[in-house]
Amino acid sequence: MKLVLYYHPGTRSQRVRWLLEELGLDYELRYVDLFKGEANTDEYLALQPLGQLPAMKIDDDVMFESGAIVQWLADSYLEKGFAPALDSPLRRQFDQWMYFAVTNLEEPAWEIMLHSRILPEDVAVKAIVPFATQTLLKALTVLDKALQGKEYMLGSGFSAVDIMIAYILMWYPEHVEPFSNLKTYAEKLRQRPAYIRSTQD
Ligand SMILES: N[C@@H](CCC(=O)N[C@@H](CS)C(=O)NCC(=O)O)C(=O)O
Repeated sequence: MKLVLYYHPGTRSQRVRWLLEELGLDYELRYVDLFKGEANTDEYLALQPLGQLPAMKIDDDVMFESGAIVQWLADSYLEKGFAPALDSPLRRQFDQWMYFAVTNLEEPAWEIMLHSRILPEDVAVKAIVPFATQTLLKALTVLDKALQGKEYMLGSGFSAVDIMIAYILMWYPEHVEPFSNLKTYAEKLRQRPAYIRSTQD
């Protein structure tokens, strides 16, 4: 199977690259420079109609949405142990936290990012930031509690869910800092050789 990841450092495409590294797969990395508008060319929009990263080609097929790609990869290489099988009771926990990562965790985190760091002054709505921060802190509280007495989100060990969650935690070390379980978790994940390889550009 030929895998081509359309990638820009620091973007959600890093989640996919991290898992590809964990899986030890051969893949091609195609840099798409967001800052030079390369995600808005007709060629790239044919792969990802919103002009966002990541997109991934799988032979002649194409897929987008980082969470869906991560889940598809983990399921396609189930024997490598990054997702529980569909008939395992752990799968419910896996699905639950996968969705939590892209909704309750990522949504407020992205709102804060947009309105405090990305959008131009005349477009940003600063009043959104305190509410989104409060919502993010609620999500972090839930995760911190879920990690009590555990090394990873699933009691069975490291999985693709940890990639989905940790990628967002790394945006806001200052908000993670007061949560002792989350802080230890994020620090440990940051030291994984596959994570380190996924950040080397
Ligand atoms: N839900 C999508 C979000 C993708 C996304 O927003 N990617 C950002 C970079 S992290 C992007 O490409 N933004 C450019 C744009 O929206 O124009 C996913 O997880 O793949």
